[in-house]
Amino acid sequence: MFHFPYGENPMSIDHSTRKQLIDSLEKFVRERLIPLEAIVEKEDRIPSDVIEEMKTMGLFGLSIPEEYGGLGFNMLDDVTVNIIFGHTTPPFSTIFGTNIGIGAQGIVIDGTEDQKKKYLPQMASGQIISAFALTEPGSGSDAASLKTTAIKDGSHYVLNGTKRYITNAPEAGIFTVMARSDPKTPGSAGISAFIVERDSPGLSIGECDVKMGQQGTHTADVIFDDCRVPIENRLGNEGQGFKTAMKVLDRGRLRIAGMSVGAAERLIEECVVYAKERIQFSKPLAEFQLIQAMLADSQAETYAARCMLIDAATRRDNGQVITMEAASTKMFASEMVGRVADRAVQLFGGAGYMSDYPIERFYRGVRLFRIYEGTTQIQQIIIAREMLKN
Ligand code: COS
Repeated sequence: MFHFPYGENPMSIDHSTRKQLIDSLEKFVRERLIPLEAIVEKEDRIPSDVIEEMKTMGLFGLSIPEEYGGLGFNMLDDVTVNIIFGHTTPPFSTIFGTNIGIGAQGIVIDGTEDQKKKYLPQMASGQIISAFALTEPGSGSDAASLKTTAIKDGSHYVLNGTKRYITNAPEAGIFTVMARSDPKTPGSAGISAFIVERDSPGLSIGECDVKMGQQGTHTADVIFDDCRVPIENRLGNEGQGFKTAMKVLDRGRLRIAGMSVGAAERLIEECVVYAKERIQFSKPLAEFQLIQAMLADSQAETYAARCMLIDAATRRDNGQVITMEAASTKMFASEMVGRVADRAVQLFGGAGYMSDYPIERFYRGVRLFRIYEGTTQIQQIIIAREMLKN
């Protein structure tokens, strides 16, 4: 079902441990998660026993360094897991994805030793779920125009403002929050990042948003009303918070690309099975060249995205700054899976529009990949800026 994409990776955990873990995750997705997809969609929640199993398997700490209780996966391992989990409905990977991705990476990248020791082990075990709070009602793509303030008052910062569409907010025990610590300085330079605990006085969570797809994942507003955060919870220096957020997103964007590749592979598998079974004009769909053309386009584009992903992840593991590669891969892979999902609906015909098959659920679910962690148009801007910079 899955294809292990590359040979031994010398920078990763040792090869046999990794292979064993990858094998067990593939089995877990295939045998445990895929059969639950329709229930998750209907009930808009992941069964709690599945979440507990994920904790036991170490999924909440995959990319958190080993000294803080995680498995220390590098980027290549991380995106491999994303491809595997991309084969099933996105909420399964999102529930642990913020802990190993945008929710935790600010602390991993720019946290102090004390912050790492205090928070990362709790995230790695799944004891707390983390979230990343950048977007606001008035600032989405233009993240540097955010208005939430963080004003120093003695030993604390006082936060005021609203964050919007925050993934895992209802479940989260901890938030990485970007806020304006210097309201006189507009743009990115006035922004700092903070670690904010869920039970901080003055923090509340809004109603869950009603979404087009990805039922089972919850997003909501996070509201700060004179919310006091200790100074020691500032991540990095004052005025550096925007850069922390951008570094986190460089990494996060590869994870979205991984989910896109996995979803495309699953859709292709579904299409191949259906095309062989479904008889029209007295022969299987698979024998029609116009159907074969759709399958071939989907396969070639998925392969291209997979190769980009492996290259970008390897570059990051080698210490390169991958801003352009991450944006390129996220843009290409998320657009690619949109086309693959559209062809899948077309190939399935009327059945592709019905909820009896997983196709329409994937079609809705993957639509978000082109939007969150930076729209396609933002990725284009990032790529062009990097090209023209020098
Ligand atoms: N890594 C490190 N630093 C980065 C960086 C990165 N990937 N990207 C930008 N920076 C730095 C810049 O170098 C600049 O530093 P200096 O002021 O020292 O020169 C600073 O951050 C500001 O960058 P820039 O001038 O490019 O900021 P802009 O306001 O023009 O915005 C974009 C840049 C559009 C790329 C940014 O706002 C963005 O990514 N928007 C999308 C936000 C997003 O993904 N939202 C989804 C929320 S999470 S689901």
